[in-house]
Amino acid sequence: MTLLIRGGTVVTAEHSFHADVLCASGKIVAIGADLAVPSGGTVVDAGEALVIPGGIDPHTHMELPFMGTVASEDFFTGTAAGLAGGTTMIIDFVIPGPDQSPLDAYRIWRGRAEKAAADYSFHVAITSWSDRVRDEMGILTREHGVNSFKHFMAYKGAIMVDDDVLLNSFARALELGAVPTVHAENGEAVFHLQQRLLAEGVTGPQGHALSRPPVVEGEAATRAIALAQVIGAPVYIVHVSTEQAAAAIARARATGQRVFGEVLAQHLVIDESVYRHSDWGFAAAHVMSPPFRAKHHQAALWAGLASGQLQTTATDHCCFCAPQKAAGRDNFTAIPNGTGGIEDRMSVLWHHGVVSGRLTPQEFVRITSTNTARIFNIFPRKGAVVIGADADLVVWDPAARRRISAGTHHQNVDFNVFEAMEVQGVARHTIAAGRLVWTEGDLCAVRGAGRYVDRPCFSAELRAIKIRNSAMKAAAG
Ligand code: URQ
Ligand code: ZN
Ligand code: ZN
Repeated sequence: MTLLIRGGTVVTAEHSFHADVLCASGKIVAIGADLAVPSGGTVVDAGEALVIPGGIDPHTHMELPFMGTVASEDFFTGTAAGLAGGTTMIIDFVIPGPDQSPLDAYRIWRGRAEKAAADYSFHVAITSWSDRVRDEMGILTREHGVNSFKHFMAYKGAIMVDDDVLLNSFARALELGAVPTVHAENGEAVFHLQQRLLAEGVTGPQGHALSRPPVVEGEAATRAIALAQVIGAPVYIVHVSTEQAAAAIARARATGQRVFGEVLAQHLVIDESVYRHSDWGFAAAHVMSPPFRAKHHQAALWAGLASGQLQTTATDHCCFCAPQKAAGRDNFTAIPNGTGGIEDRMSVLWHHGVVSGRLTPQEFVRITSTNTARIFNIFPRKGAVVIGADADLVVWDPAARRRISAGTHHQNVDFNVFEAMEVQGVARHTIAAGRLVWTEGDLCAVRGAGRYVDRPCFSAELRAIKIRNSAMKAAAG
């Protein structure tokens, strides 16, 4: 299958240039001016549009069993919706249940993801510690292409881990050359505030936000960074939502510590007023952790992205429909936590980031694709427009506009947190593994076409660099 994208302007994390892009057998095979039209191949005329690397969403939870229910979006519908919005790969999460080993859980999640329409990979959560967990982290890195391990500092009584587990797991990740990632909220403080609010008769969705004030994230982010420093490991903080956590990351990075921060598209444009909405269902639909914040936190997140102190954007796509959210009708702690966004992340970031002047097109590519590929060691296979890379590309129309709505989105959920938002910047064509899967509003996602993406650990790379350096020293005499 050959496909030629003709006449576009290629935009990468570094620069922009006018060129055709030729794809064959799922890879980019030529980039240049006036490339010959392949006989029998498909031609996509880009016209005035841009050609960018397919978006990578490093934080999704398709069909996650959570809080007594299962997320409504599955691996097929969720990745298909992503393709419609310009996202061609996800990194989802394996989250072992109580007494379930990481390796057993990984195998179950691999089975679930076989229906995916786009490429996928997994962060594996460490929810307990034992010799078996330690050993299986090694197996997962050596035999299954896992190079990142997740830790929840929240969700007491469920998947929350304490400092002891964090220290052991961070040390093991460092030994393996893998990246520890954290959900940074102090779960003990959340639990304490939940009990106090319920005792005071606060049962509505606003209780969710009141039980997770910014300091709860700031403390946990600071602690995770400190523990990573104790171990000498890198650390990646997911869904940074507060100026406190953003500042903690910036302080650590200024000292040279290897800390990364991820921002959700939702937290950049939605604020805490949603929890004061008169309609219970509307407020409950916005219950996610960390919660939406006061507007001034959004400025800190945009500043972090523009300055490079925060590196990636994601959606934490974890969908629950109204009947599922209603489980918490009388008790906000029972409202399943999660919102969606995979289909709209790229347009929301282009509109509020590039059109608003906060970000350049190159920075947009950096935070929607390339930085994630680099941090999780799949660059330049992913996140790049270079010969040999996977042919995951988006013909991006920077001027087209659309109105976001649950009534028209492809996501399998009955609510859209960006409802009625008019955005500029739209995926006109999406090419995944060299196939045209989204074109001018027609979605041709194929169930099961997605591939599991191995992500090699860094230790091998670092070891290779050390060997090369010592060989060069020896040769220099
Ligand atoms: O905490 C997470 O990232 C998962 C459980 C999704 N839910 C959420 O509210 N973010
Ligand atoms: Zn989380
Ligand atoms: Zn999550």
